Amino acid sequence: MGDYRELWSNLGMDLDKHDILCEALPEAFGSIYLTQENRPENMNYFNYALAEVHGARIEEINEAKANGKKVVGTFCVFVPDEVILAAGAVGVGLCSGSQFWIEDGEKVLPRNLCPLIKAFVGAKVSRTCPYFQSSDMIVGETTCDGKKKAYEIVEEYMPVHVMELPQMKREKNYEQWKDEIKLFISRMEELTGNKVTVENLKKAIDLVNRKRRALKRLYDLRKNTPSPISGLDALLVTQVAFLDDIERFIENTNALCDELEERVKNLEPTGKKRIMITGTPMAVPNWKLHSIVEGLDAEIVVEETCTGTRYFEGEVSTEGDTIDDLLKNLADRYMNINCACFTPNNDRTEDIIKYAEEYNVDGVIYYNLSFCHTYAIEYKKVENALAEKSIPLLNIETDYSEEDSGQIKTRVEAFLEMIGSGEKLHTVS
Ligand code: BJ8
Repeated sequence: MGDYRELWSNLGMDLDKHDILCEALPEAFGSIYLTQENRPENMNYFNYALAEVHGARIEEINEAKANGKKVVGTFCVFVPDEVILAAGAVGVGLCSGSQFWIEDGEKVLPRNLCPLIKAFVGAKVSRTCPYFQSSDMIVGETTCDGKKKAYEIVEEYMPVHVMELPQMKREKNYEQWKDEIKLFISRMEELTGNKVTVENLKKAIDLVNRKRRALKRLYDLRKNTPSPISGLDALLVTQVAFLDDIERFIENTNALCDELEERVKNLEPTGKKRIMITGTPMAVPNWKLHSIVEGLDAEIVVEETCTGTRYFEGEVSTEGDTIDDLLKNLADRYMNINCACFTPNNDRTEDIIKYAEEYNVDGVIYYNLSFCHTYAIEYKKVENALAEKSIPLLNIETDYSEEDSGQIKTRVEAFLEMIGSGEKLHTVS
């Protein structure tokens, strides 16, 4: 990474503290990613994107700002990127996947809270995230209680717009979400001074759909046995998707898929167990579970998470001639995301079963960030449904620290052995 100290200083960052983060990241990335064998050539772009995540991309975003663009940070896949783009702004999905920010988060939040929330608040409070520092506004949502209340704290530091997400999926809730998107459009127009029109909204819908399609193409390739790409690499691609320039991301993901299509012609069986991860998101640089699982005799072939299928499944229709038509299309697509903050949320269980078949998985690991109650409670339903289908399941609840890595490794090892032995025990909690 080049020298960006002047840029970071202009963003009001705590440079000394940020140096500590910058030192740790390349080391972790090197030992987890660069030690993998036989990686696709086209992963070089994503290596670069990660290496420059606090550098070149921040420079690019700030150049856009200098040219009058606004930058908007988001934390949840319910916030429609299409609206941000149609208003001529730059959208960034904020990281919040590092243990580094937990200590500062705990200065203003209770300790017994999900690490993702503590990390994003800590990143803001400590002024060590250049995306946060570059953002003109943060868009929150009323998904879980922790996030909902944490936005009140972030609001003490910068402008925040919170979207009220309904918690059920009745017809009136679709209407409510449509109204929320409408309010979000007004707020974006106010922020940017640009009008959201049918034309620019359709263009934005089309662009985000193309990004979804590129990710879907990558995931479809992972259905091959063995997968032509590691779970770690696929996770990195998705993590980069939240921060990168969209056109460039699509181009590089499609180039990677072209290469993987060639690879699948000559795949040799590896005998590795095929694993699905389901549960809470893994924001960059959270590679903990993937590195443990793929350090053993297994490959992760699909993530039913918001840094996985929930991010790209389902496109937004461009049918219609009015903003109201497009609002309905947006509401329809986004309300179909099966997050555990909804009740009931049976469609998520159905998705997991469907993916288990489509990706031909040998077992599922339920990944729960500590203190995430909605996903923790939903475990039981998933457990029952998978037991009915005789699909092995392992429950892992963890945070961002490395303290339990050894214990998780032992449990995953035992799980893989159990799958291998064909034992009748289907769930391990
Ligand atoms: S759509 S999963 S990104 S809310 S912050 S709910 S882990 S306690 S991130 Fe999420 Fe949107 Fe749902 Fe996806 Fe639990 Fe933590 Fe809350 Fe979390």
